[in-house]
Amino acid sequence: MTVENLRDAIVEEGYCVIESVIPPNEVSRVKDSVLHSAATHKVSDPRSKLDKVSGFINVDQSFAPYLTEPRLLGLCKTLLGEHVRISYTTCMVTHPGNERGQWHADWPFNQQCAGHIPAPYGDALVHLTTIWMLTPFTSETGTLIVPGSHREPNNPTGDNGTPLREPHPGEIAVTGDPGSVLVMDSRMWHAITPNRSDRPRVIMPIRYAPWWLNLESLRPGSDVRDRLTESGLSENTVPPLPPDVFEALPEDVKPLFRHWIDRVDSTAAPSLTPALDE
Ligand SMILES: O=C(O)CCC(=O)C(=O)O
Repeated sequence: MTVENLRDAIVEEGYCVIESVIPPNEVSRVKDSVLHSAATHKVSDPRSKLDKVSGFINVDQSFAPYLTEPRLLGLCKTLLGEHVRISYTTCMVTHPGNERGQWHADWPFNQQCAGHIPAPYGDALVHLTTIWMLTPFTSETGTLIVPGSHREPNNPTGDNGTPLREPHPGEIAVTGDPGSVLVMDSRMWHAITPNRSDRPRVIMPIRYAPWWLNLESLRPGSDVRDRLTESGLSENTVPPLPPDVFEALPEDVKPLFRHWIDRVDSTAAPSLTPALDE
């Protein structure tokens, strides 16, 4: 599939799958590293059998070289522009018995997030969600999506009348081999699939944003985050990236993350561009 084919699939159906972003002979090494890091750094949700690590690049860099895989980055740049950047890196491990999640669109369309574009939102692609498959995605384990729902002006988190946890007549489970990446418009209605297998299901949701999308609501301590969470809604958190982790990233990956560098002392931060007048 060419980047143009992939772009057309995203625009028309809201999603596509790119195979072997992590080559087959490298995927088990990445999965082992991810499982180890997840076990060390996980936050477990007591209401479910889900282990989650936000800011996963901070603790595991085994997947970093693949973030710029030409088909994937080419697609992101075609849709979001040259100065695309990564908004989130997350690891999620769901254990056997984990139940179906609620239908939602991702940030910034998830109406339960403090930082959200209020529904009805316009028909524009502004954020991409990628789900990295580290265990097989079958009809039983693939992410549940409703193809075409990305063109809707609302989603089930916005009380649009769609039951949050019931099967949807238009739903499909996305399938693919480990190492493949599901790319979708973040407006896509999707849900965590129940884990009916006898093994952990391992994924990395990684999201790509254009330079102009304000990510400050995700940054701990930002004024935007403070302002928005005063509403009483909570917000996802992306922890700052330690400078030494940033420095060790592959050169072509660094531009995707430089906005997340932890600048503890902002007066000491290197000036990346000449100052503007205002
Ligand atoms: O478990 C999945 O496949 C979907 C994960 C998900 O819904 C999300 O990361 O927003």
